[in-house]
Amino acid sequence: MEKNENKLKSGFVAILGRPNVGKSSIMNRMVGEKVAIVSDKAQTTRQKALGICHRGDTQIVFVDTPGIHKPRTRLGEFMVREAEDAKDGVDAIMVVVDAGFIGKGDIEIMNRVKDEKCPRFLVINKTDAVTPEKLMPRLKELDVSMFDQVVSVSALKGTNIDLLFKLLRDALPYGPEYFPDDMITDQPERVLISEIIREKTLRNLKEEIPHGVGVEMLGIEKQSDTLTEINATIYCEKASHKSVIIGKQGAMLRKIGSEARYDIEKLLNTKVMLRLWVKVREDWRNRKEDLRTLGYIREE
Ligand SMILES: Nc1nc2c(ncn2[C@@H]2O[C@H](COP(=O)(O)OP(=O)(O)O)[C@@H](O)[C@H]2O)c(=O)[nH]1
Ligand SMILES: [Mg+2]
Repeated sequence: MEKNENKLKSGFVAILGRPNVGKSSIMNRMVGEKVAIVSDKAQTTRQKALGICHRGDTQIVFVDTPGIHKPRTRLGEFMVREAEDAKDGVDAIMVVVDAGFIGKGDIEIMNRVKDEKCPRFLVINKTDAVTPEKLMPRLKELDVSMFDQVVSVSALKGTNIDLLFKLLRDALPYGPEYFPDDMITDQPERVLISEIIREKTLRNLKEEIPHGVGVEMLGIEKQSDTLTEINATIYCEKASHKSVIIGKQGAMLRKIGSEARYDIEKLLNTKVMLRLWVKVREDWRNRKEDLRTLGYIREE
């Protein structure tokens, strides 16, 4: 082994927690760029995704996961399985909770990591949104004995993110450079693009509709060094949802499209021509074929 390699602290860290506690936001903060989409709707993250943080002599590979919840669809089952699988073989586990609402669901997840052998961190996020007077009594009631460290952070403000990094670094072994230092995620370009479109759709829509939204990429064509043409379909589950997504005279779809185009242009570094269609596929979240088309099945 090369001398340098000996000096690198590296490893995989799984990020687990209920939906919407800020798992993806913490990962983005750590990586320093937005590698995972974020929204205020539960179950924004549907698949395991890596976010790679390179800092000095350290490489931390975060495994972001869908929130652990009681699944009601086949898609939900896939998502929870993704989260459960993520903790196998990692070097450390972070359980993230929302400082404002620590409840039964969180305690269940905390108990699931009880018997894991690797270092475990309890990360209390969104501390910007709650006073210590409210948080402290709740924390006193919690059994945190399964954790090696308890850290409170704010992904939004960046509070204690450096401290969390340092504690994780200390807990990781010396190891190889798992990924080249310009690689910040394992997600291919087409997945990143479809996720951006889904994020803008989620952010512009109210509860209920977002859970039934899926994006299928039809094509990404580089027309020249400066122009990329992209075609994609947004799926939803009901005709009434379709008309909301399209909006009055297409206003909503135009808004989603222009917000997505802005982010995709930054990602690809070219101008983007984005064409979006909206289609209804009833109950696709329970249909194997549709789940496969949208990338929510892992072939063994
Ligand atoms: N106030 C506050 N909001 C946060 C913080 N971190 C995340 N959020 C918000 O919480 C919501 C869920 O975040 P996300 O990262 O998608 O959560 P995930 O489902 O656990 O991955 C989004 O609206 C975020 O902007 C934080 O530290 N403070
Ligand atoms: Mg997420």
